[in-house]
Formats: sequence, C-alpha cells, structure tokens
Amino acid sequence: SLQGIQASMPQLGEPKKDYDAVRKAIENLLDAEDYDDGSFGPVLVRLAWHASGTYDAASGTGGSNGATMRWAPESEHAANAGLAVARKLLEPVKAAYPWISYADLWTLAGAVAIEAMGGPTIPWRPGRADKASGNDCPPDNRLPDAAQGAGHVRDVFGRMGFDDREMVALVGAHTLGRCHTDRSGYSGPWTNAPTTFSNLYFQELLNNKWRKKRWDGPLQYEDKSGQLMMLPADMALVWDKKFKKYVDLYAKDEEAFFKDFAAAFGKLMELGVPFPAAA
Ligand code: ZEM
Repeated sequence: SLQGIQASMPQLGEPKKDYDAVRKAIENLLDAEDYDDGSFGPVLVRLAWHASGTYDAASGTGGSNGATMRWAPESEHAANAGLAVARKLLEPVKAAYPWISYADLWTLAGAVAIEAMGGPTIPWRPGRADKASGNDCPPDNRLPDAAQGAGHVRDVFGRMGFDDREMVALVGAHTLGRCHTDRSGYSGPWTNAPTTFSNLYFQELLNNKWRKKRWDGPLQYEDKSGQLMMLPADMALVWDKKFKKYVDLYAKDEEAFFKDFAAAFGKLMELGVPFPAAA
C-alpha cells in the first residue's frame, strides 16, 4: 500500500531507524567465550531490569526513560554493581546506530537477549529519550533487597504497579545468570541452564531441597550439590502462600510463565515512558 511504502521511506535528512539492524547487532554480542556461562545475555537482562525497576508510580519518577544509570550517583548505586559490563558492551552498537537512545537500546537489548536465549517474544517499542545529566537520577534503594522477604518484594513491585502474579513471573528471570561475590556478595546460579530462558527456576525452587549455605558471605540458600543457590527473596516466593500459588503454576506450565513474563517484562520496560497518546 502507499502508506506502507511511505512508512518504509526514510524522512529526508534523517537516518532510517532500522531497529532490526540494531537487534542483529545486539544478538551478535551475546556469545562470550570467556565470560560467565558463555553469554552476556543475563547481564543485559539485568541492565534492562535495573534501568526500569526504579520506577515509582506515585511520583512518576524513575524508570527506563532517560537512561540515567549512565550518570553518578545511579551508576554507583550498590545494586548496579557489575552493570558497567553491560553498558560498555552496548557502546559499539550505540556508535554504529547513534540515532537510538541509550534508554531504548538498553531495554531492547534485554528483550533481544531473552528472545535469543529461548524465551518468549517481548513486546517492545521505541520512544525513550535520554536525559542529559545525573540530575534526574532516582534515589538509591528503589530496587529490591535480596536479603528481605515477601513484604518487601510486594512493597517494591507494588510501588511500580505490579500485582502478585506479575511479581512472581518477573522474578522467574532468575532462571538466567548467576550471582557474583564481587557484585552483590552472593554466589552462584539458580539453575543448571543459566543461559536458557525456561521455567527451571520455579522447578528448582519447588522441588530441590534448600538449606542455609555455611560460609562467611551473606545468608543465601544452597541445594545438596552446593552448586545451585536461592536468595532469601527467592525463598519468599515459596514461603508466602499467595506467591507460591504462582510458583506452582509456572513450575507446571511453562507456557503460562512465558506468556505472563513477556507481558510483565514488556510493562516493566515501559513504566514512566511518555509514549505519544494513541490517535
Ligand atoms: Zn535479579 N538479582 N533480583 N532480577 N537478576 C541478581 C541477578 C540477576 C534480585 C536480586 O537481588 C538479584 C529480578 C528481581 C530480583 C536478574 C533479573 C531480574 C543478583 C545477583 C541479585 C542479588 C547480582 C550479581 O551478583 O551479579 C531481587 C531481590 C529481585 C526481586 C525480588 C527481576 C524482576 C529480573 C528481571 C526481570 C538477572 C538476569 C540476573 C543475573 C545477572 C547476571 O549477571 O548473570
């Protein structure tokens, strides 16, 4: 159609915004021979989450818009330790496609990583702008504290506007990646397949036996092999009855997890983003 042709034509003087090319460039960065479990996917997902999870619905502050984590003090917040790895990794993509905002790039990278690791298609659209300084950084301690329990998880995700079901689905991202002692103080992966997006996290939570790890680090739980871990905040999902209902569901029904996760993660990355109102 004429409309289709016009939509695909770049505006005079403006570069064509080829998001598929950006997606490809991100995909090409994921495999990493010498990093963690062989993929930068998990840390990119964490970047998208930490950029977005500062949102406060009451004041409308925080969230992915602005990419304020480029600046101190947010870049120095303890919760963001290690995320410079992800931000630096994406710099060549930003250099090759300078028209994309950092805020769009970081969130798109999270979506692309999940999809490339076998997860569901994440709803994503552009529209985030970058803020020019650290003046707009959200206050510290908006992200969840792993040492705390169900009440805290509900407070933090409730502040963003999520319900119990969405909260459990979102934390299911812990099927990916691992904890690093030099970042959070915690150690180890949640699953034996930390570069594959699946419902394994929920199966481990329910079916494995968890006990306190004996070490001089912060309280965390380990399985019998000592290889897998859970944070206190992870255990809260089975200790809280209302949360556990969804852990049961997602452990049994991966399709339900994928569907709910995709919707909740898409929503997370759009919190506070001023998309133009639909015509
Ligand atoms: Zn996480 N997360 N997270 N998370 N997270 C870590 C790692 C990862 C919590 C938390 O304290 C921690 C969500 C929710 C919550 C990922 C994604 C998402 C680590 C380890 C900690 C301590 C960091 C390190 O040492 O490198 C808590 C308390 C949460 C809520 C209760 C949500 C929601 C996520 C996405 C949707 C991912 C992918 C990782 C692994 C990062 C990596 O580098 O491997």
